[in-house]
Amino acid sequence: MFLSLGKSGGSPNVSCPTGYMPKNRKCEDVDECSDSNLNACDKNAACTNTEGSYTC
Ligand SMILES: [Ca+2]
Repeated sequence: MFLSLGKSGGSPNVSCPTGYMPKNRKCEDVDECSDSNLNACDKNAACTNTEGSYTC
């Protein structure tokens, strides 16, 4: 009889630098332009997502 460890996938205990978020145990760039709450661009400015940051 095997004992289950309870968690099969494990929790994403990955710490990522600013601008990245944990995903599948890796750090993935956040698309700040997808949410106006994540960027400080003027609504008239063009927001461009970049690796680890974004530009306006
Ligand atoms: Ca980004």
